[in-house]
Amino acid sequence: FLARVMEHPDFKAGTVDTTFIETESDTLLAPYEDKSRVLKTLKYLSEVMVNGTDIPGLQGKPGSLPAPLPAVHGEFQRGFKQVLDEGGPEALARAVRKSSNLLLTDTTWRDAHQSLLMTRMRTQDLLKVAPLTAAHMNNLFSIEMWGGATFDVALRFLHECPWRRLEELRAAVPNIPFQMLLRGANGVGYTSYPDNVVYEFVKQSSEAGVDIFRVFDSLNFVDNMLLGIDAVRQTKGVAEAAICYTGDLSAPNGGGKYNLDYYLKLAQTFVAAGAHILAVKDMAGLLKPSAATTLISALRREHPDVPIHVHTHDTAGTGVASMVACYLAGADIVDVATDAMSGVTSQPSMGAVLNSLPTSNSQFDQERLFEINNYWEQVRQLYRCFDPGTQATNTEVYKHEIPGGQYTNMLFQAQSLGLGREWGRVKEAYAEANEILGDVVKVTPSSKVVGDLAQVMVSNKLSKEDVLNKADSLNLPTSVIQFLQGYLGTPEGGFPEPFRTTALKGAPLVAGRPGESLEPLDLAKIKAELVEKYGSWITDRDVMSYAMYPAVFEEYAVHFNTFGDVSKLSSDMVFAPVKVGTEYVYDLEKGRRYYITPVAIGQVDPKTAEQDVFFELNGAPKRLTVKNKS
Ligand code: 3PY
Ligand code: ZN
Repeated sequence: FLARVMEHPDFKAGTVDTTFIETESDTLLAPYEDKSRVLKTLKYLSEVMVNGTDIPGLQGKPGSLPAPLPAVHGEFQRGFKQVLDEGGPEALARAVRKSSNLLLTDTTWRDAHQSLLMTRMRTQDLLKVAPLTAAHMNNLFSIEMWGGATFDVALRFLHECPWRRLEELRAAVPNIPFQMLLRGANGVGYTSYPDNVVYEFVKQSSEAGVDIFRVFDSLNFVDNMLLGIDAVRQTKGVAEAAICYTGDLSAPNGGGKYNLDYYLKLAQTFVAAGAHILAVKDMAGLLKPSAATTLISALRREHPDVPIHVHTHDTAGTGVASMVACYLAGADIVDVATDAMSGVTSQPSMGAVLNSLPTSNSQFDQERLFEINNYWEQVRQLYRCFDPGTQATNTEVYKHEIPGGQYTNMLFQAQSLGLGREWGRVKEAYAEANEILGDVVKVTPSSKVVGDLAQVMVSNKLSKEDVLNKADSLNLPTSVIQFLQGYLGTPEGGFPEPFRTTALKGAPLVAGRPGESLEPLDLAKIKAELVEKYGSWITDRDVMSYAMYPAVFEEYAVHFNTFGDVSKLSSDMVFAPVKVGTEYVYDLEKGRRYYITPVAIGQVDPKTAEQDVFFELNGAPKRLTVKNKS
């Protein structure tokens, strides 16, 4: 039948009316609900075939899908998740302090791809390796797998629901604690949110599967931190309070305003506020081994019972040395990434850290780590189209201090704006922008403020002096103005004057903790409105997505209603148009497998700009019509 259709001259010309094909194949698709979901998927695939992928940032060709992984049988071994579930955060803290091994957090599922591949990792590719990870890495302290930029990018660019990612991974990994990065009062966004949003967000995250909340504030602003720690303490989760590290503690001036005393005071405040774990968050990879020794041994001395967890980036190439120094100085846990997703702007390599410890560490079976890493090596190839090209370590980071998670994004942004050849100047301008803003802690969202100012300086060929001298006549980015108004809190040492007053031109100031003066959001009312607009699938968690990113969530909701849950498609079907004549496997759900073969693509109708796309779905023909947007 299909062969006859395909031989028909009208079919070849793309003008044949084949609506009857859809009718004829209806009976082949059951149940009804599946049918509508699969049709939405076909609609998505045809859209990509005609108009290209709708995931921004793709440069060049993606690699092939990794080879399938072996199935995992039997029960998973116990892990720290069970310690936490049975005894709560205090029992977890005690178990960590008692451990003779250096414990590890694997960041591969969050920071590693945020820092190497512009946060584009799809849920599918995480889910595939989840059972093997749970089976062989059960001694991990945690997997960092949520928060930071992943929330925003999943919704905005991958058209995936971040909550479903969390729920699905949780179901697949019952024995290793899940860790998220929470930007304190800024939730997983770029600005302060009303307090009720932060509390509800943390509650929902805990219920959906987050165990450990690494809370930080982008200015180390204590009032914001206290709010974040309190929000976590209202749940069964672990409050890991992070001190953001900046500057250079090992410099002759002892780090200037970011000196040992500064960090110790913060630690004292966070522990007094009920932090279960203290983290040092070295978001740019500035913590040199000697500084690590100074800082960690002082923290260890002052807080003998509190677990110390260190996070760094390997941008300069000193990550492994620094993590070993942290361990020797008394740190309990360090962050690493699987070898294939480590190094440069990402975390130091798990294998390298394990092999650099003075005593052998037998928490993991090396062969199994290689097997898992082999998968990631292939995934790295698949995602090469999202790698803007951070190929080597560079100690210049000690000068510009760009966080690892921001580096790839800024590089890509510079390339997209045609400033690729001026990347050197962009990095220099970043350092100058930091000085203009008063030498601030730089991590999301304060790092965005510095990055935005740097971009403006490069695009408009402005020197540091130009910005300082002409602050009142320049069109400064909104993020810079809001920072100067106090919307992110107060930086250490106060705001830069006279720059602040000149740049603000009388704009109102926000005193104290910004969230305090924000009106609470009426979450019930928002939910009712979203249900009315998008349908009964809207949950309380979707309301939280909306609260963080209203416009992005609404775009996601329209995409979901039009194309269904695209996270269920394998990455080769999303990054590039599916190929005519190739059969694709599509697992709508466990046990609901469909076979999709694109059969042909018609000509563009010059009058309507429409194009027909023909598929075989489980052997039955299907035709879809798509508007060609070119
Ligand atoms: C984030 O907030 O996304 C970060 O990774 C900060 O380091
Ligand atoms: Zn990081």
